[in-house]
Amino acid sequence: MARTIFITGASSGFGKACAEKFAAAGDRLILLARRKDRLQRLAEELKNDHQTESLILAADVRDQTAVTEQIEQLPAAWSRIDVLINNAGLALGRDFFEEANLSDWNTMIDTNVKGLLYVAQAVAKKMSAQKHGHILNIGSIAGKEVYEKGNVYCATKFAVDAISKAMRIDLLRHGIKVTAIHPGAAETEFSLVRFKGDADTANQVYNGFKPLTGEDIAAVAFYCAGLPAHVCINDLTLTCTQQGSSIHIQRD
Ligand code: NDP
Ligand code: 8X3
Repeated sequence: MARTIFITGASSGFGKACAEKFAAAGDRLILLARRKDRLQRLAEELKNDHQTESLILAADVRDQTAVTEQIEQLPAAWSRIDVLINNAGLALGRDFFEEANLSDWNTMIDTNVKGLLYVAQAVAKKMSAQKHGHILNIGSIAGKEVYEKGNVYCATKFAVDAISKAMRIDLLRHGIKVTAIHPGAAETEFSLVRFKGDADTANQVYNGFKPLTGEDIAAVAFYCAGLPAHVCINDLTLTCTQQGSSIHIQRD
């Protein structure tokens, strides 16, 4: 039977690739992001390619009321969520601590920590009631090792690591699985967003090595979500072969 997969940040990168991967396997999708036009185009493509049913939620995860209400008020046919891929997030800026922009810090904390929590709690309430579900939080290698000028982005991803551990413990009594996936450098729109539209600087991030792709992360998420009911991958870090830590990359 088709599972219902709720993906945040589905308009680009990892989230979009996850939508394509799960749709190809016959699952149905709840797609959340701010850019509604992109979600609509994706939903149409998946309908044409795989006959996928999708429900679109155009929302900003920072908006606590909107997120909570939209999830609480899901139509009955979409209310039983099997898997949440809690992925929406961003880095903004790459600056020394004392020079960084406070507004960038606020946006990252509000999105990567508070937004992730709002979605997770609203979905966890439903999963607790149904005594079934799997939450996959997308952290980062930046949540395992801090790097120069990574300061608050790293802190938000350390928070995702801690929140995932805490959720796993608190949700045990409801039989809900919690998996944290921590990717290394992956080429998506991530760097373009981080460097505020400066494509030259964004492209330099991936110079001289073959980074991960959205499809790589989708394959891992799909694997984690397909394991038997008694098996849960708690924590998983993946990098491309040319990356050995958040600062060690073997460039050609
Ligand atoms: P992209 O920029 O390609 O995608 C980010 C997605 O998040 C978009 O769909 C965007 O949608 C959504 N998003 C951002 N802010 C909000 C918001 N306030 N409300 C709702 N949706 C939002 O980047 P990635 O796919 O690479 O990133 C996905 C996740 O993976 C992030 O959490 C990132 O930190 C993490 N990550 C990325 C790595 C990389 O190297 N690329 C490595 C490790 C982790 P929209 O703008 O339409 O709202
Ligand atoms: C994204 C990976 O190394 O740019 O989370 O922080 S990194």
